Amino acid sequence: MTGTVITVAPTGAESKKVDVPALPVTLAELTATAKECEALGASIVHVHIRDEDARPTLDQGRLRDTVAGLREGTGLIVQLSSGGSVHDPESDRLAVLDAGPEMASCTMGTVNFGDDVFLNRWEFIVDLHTRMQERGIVPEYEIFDLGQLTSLQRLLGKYGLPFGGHVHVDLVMGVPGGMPGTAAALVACERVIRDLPEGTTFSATGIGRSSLPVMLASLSAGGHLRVGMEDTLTYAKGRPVESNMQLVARAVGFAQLAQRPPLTPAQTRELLGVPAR
Ligand code: KMH
Ligand code: ZN
Repeated sequence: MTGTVITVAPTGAESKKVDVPALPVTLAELTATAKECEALGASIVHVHIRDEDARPTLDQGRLRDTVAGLREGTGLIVQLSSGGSVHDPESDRLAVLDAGPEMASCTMGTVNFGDDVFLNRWEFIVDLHTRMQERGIVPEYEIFDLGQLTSLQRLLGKYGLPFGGHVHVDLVMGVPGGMPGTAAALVACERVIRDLPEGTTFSATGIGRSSLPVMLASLSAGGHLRVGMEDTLTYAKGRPVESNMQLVARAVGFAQLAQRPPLTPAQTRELLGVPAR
């Protein structure tokens, strides 16, 4: 592995715009952020959208406009979140796939999520996986805990490889209720990932203060990186994150130090089996 896929997750569904004014919530803010992050070295954008009051939404019209706007304004691979917020019903989360993204997330199990529960039933996961196969959408399997990798093994064994034939997982570490954001936990995951189909790739993100340890561990274990204000709001002790660009720039710096420079969107497409534009 010679390069690094850098995914930016700029918005998420958890933070409020009033608390975090730098959070991109309108399509114009999201597109401007995505453009700047692409110029810095990001190749995928993981997208959650907001309504006119900056609340999380899975509105179909807005999702379609967002996919179109990001495609027009950037060369990034557009990955819609099918996770939404912990309050979104399964039907709305499945309908995210109707908005025509190139990639979408697919979380591999239920996890406590702070004081809430992020529900991902087996039948729902199977629905997401098989619909993505049918529609030519490349999944990113989101893993919040070790056993979810075993569920992924079961899913692939029963229902086959995803569209494009390549398996890519994203370790979301340090969620209160999920696995810890530590090098030891990342290495444990990496050992299980070795039992997935040959060539399986992984990226990792650490929530909050686990951001740096997870980033460094992932680079040294041959993994890729996800960064952004969905996951991290503090840059260093007492220093709030100023922008998504600040987080992407830091990730690019670490990737270059590790002699694994950022992959372009075209290179990332080739690696992950996402068709060329
Ligand atoms: N907002 C979280 C409850 C995803 O994007 O697929 C779920 C999440 C995962 O962010
Ligand atoms: Zn997300």
